[in-house]
Amino acid sequence: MTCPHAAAANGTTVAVPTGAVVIDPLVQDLDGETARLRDAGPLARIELLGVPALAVTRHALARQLLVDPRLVKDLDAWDLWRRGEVTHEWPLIGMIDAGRSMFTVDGAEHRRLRSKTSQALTPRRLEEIRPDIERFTAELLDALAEQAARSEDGVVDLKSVFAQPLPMRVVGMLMGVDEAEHPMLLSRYKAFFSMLTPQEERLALLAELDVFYTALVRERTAHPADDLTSALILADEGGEPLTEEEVVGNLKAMVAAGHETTIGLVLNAVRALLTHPDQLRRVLDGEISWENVIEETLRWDTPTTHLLMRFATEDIQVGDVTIPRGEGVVISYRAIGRDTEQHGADADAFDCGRPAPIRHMTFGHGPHICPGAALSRVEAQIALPALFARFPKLRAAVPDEDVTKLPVMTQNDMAAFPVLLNG
Ligand code: STR
Repeated sequence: MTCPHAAAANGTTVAVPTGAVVIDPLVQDLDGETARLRDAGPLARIELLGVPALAVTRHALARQLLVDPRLVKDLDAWDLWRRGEVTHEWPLIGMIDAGRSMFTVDGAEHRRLRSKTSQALTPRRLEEIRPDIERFTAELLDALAEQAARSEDGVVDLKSVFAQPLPMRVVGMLMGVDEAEHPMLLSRYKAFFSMLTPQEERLALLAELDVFYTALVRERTAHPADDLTSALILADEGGEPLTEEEVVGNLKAMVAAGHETTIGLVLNAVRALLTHPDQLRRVLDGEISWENVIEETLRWDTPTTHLLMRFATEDIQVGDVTIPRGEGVVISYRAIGRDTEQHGADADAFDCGRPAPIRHMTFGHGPHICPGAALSRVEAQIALPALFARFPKLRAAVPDEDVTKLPVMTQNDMAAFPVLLNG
């Protein structure tokens, strides 16, 4: 059957099988949707704005498929794309067609595209930038206090004043993106991810971002600086240098992934602790480690809800179902974090007192596993204890039901998180 939604959202009509879990672009019931996905089985049929795909909803299956070379990132392996049924009119195409980079390429070429970035983000290398992250955190804690003092009711938005600028400054420093550009980047990414943005506008802003990043890469080509963008431009000894397109692609992927996901990690951890005051007390008493808070937040309230997309280059047999050649496969990280087979019957409960290590898969698995995982952990390890040390009476300024999500399908994004700093 043809989904009526398809015509509206996509401009084309694609046949979506009946019974597919429809992913709500307005994110009105994320937990209900996650439960429906889980109930639909390890490989759930889903519909993304009129476009059918399969979603992996189990930890064990994701572990297997994320190392299967028959699933690739190459968009040309997607039947719906090759047949012209999915086009640039589809609002989610920018999540897949993001330029040549470590995010979109597999195999030996992927290793070539990724190696310098992963070397720059090892725990040892990250120790060098810890003092910078601590300084950004201290400055933003001051900004929180100032904003709260200026507002009549003492309410301040923890997202826009703290959780959002912190990772943007960190990734900006790493990649060499001037702080003056951060507001421009944040507002463009907000529009990019929002399903309320008309597609022509989204395509235009992506083109503008390309112009911006290309100019930055050309500037660093002429005048190398001490940042990862400059390092990506230079060839390794004897190695093939990355092309300008590849450097731009990696830079885009780093800035987008490096800020957007960590905002979610920090905010979701604060929210989980404030809604579980007994657990917060045990954390502040030193009974539960911040590390466990961070890992449990990553599992229970994943920054990435769905990761788009991989394509089957052959039929892939999975138990009693087949992923047909040419089909699109989404990794549904939120459902995977709530997998009872992996995390037990209480997988839907936030419990940072769970025995460590909490074996979640929120950073992915296999060759594309998040190269920024250690960086995001360092950021959260610095930001969370510092926030609660400075404002031990921190509390939410609105009832938890009133904390709203942005209309973003792939990311778990709060619109804002209003808090009171001093109880
Ligand atoms: C956004 C648009 C763009 O210019 C480049 C990329 C590539 C990396 C993507 C990013 C995207 C969207 C958010 C992603 C990120 C990699 C990790 C991050 C998918 C498409 C996650 O949410 C896990």
